[in-house]
Amino acid sequence: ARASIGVTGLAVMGRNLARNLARHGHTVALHNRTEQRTRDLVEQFGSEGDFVPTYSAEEFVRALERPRKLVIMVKAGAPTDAVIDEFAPLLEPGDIVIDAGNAHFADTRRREAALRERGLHFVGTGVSGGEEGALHGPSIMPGGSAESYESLGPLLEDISAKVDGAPCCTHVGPDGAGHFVKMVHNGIEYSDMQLIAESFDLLRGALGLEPAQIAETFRTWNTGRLDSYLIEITAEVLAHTDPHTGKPFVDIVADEAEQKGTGRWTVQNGLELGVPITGIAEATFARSLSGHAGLRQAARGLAGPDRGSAARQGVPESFADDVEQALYASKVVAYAQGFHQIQAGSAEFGWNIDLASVAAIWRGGCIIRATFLDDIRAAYRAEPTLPTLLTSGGFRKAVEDAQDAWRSVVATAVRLGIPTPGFSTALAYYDGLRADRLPASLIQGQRDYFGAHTYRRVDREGSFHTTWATDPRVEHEA
Ligand code: NBP
Repeated sequence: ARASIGVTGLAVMGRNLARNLARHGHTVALHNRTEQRTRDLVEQFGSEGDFVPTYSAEEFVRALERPRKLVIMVKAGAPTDAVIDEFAPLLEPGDIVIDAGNAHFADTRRREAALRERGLHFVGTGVSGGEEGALHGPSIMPGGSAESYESLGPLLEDISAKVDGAPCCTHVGPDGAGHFVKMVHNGIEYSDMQLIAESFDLLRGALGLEPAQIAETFRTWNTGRLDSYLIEITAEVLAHTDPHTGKPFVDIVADEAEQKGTGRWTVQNGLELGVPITGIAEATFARSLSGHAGLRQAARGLAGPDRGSAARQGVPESFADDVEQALYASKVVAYAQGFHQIQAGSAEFGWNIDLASVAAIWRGGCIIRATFLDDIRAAYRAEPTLPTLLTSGGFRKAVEDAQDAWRSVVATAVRLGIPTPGFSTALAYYDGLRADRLPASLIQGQRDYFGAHTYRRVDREGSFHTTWATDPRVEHEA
């Protein structure tokens, strides 16, 4: 045995993680169901470091130093269970099985509990950054036992992205905490992408700008507080011209957004935990709406407001700047909601997740990396139990300053009939949170009326029911 770690599952992600480990001087055992992938890796990249190719589960396990560290990077779901079932019987107590695929955190909890019974550590870890990230330094979100992190952590930190010298990898929390945080990361990613797409749609629909001009706007924004990977690639995509037709690339791509399902998981979990992650939900549904081609075709002739030059004259001159402010404020809301979900998940499952550390490891390597995350980290470091990002000093002030522009942008969108579910729900969430009174009192009245569900009063302790049908003057304490 001479490999300090092994990777099984050598498709794009596994191959690049293995190369990343080897490039950092670690001896990496390789294994893949189809042998050819293993051979290809050694043939193409063998010179990058010290690889130990193996062609059976037994040989793979034998190649690993103890405690064995075995990274599984296969298709999430049944393939992961199949691989665990294949390897677990060959392992010994103290060995560490790492699932670096995109597992649902509930599966990770189940697998962790099962392997713990056999004395094995199971570490479900989120890995973000796509194939480039896997090779050059991803953001890594490991769960599992603190004990396993002692020996595994240094390896993962070694290959993770670095920001100001700090690794974008931390022990997130026990069992499924890592995959949970990765799930919310992806949900925020959906939200962020939707808000950026709405900004583009607004600049085009209200100002009549061309994609190449909007690319310039995004480039400018990327030098300020919105500086982020997603804004950067947005500018590149918008500036791209289709080589076949000479048209803007965004105009020749079918406008039906696809999804692999992590946004849906995030929303489902938000519903289960009762956390209003409305931005992520709207972003997920916006993709669904775009994908209903037949439905959209049938509805295409429905009436909308005038969007002609007269209507556009009402668009304020500051509109592009207003959109920047609306985007910023909505983004703060998206992250506030995502961090609320992590807080709630952490409380529900007893994970004790440190939110400042989560913000810190998202600063580099991952798809939502942004300078903005530095401010989030600082906010949670200063106040670990902050109820919401929106009330932390810097964000409170920035959103207050942006709110007039934010409202104006949403109003313009409504007036011109440009759909902005992301901006609109973010603003509604902000107004909902800060309201003195919500009409939820009326809903309580309705519930008590039709279902005797009772209500609480603002002026007295207890639960009450009004006898609506017989005599509304009578109120009983329930
Ligand atoms: P895929 O998700 O396409 O999976 C392909 C790998 O799974 C191959 O090595 C394949 O082996 C193996 N595999 C399958 Br499929 N069924 C198996 C089984 N029953 N037993 C053993 N091996 C099996 O690979 P990927 O795109 O590299 O992604 C790997 C993981 O990383 C996924 O969970 C993915 O969600 C996650 N992820 C991907 C990205 C990304 O940007 N692609 C980013 C972050 C996370 P074979 O060669 O024998 O067919």
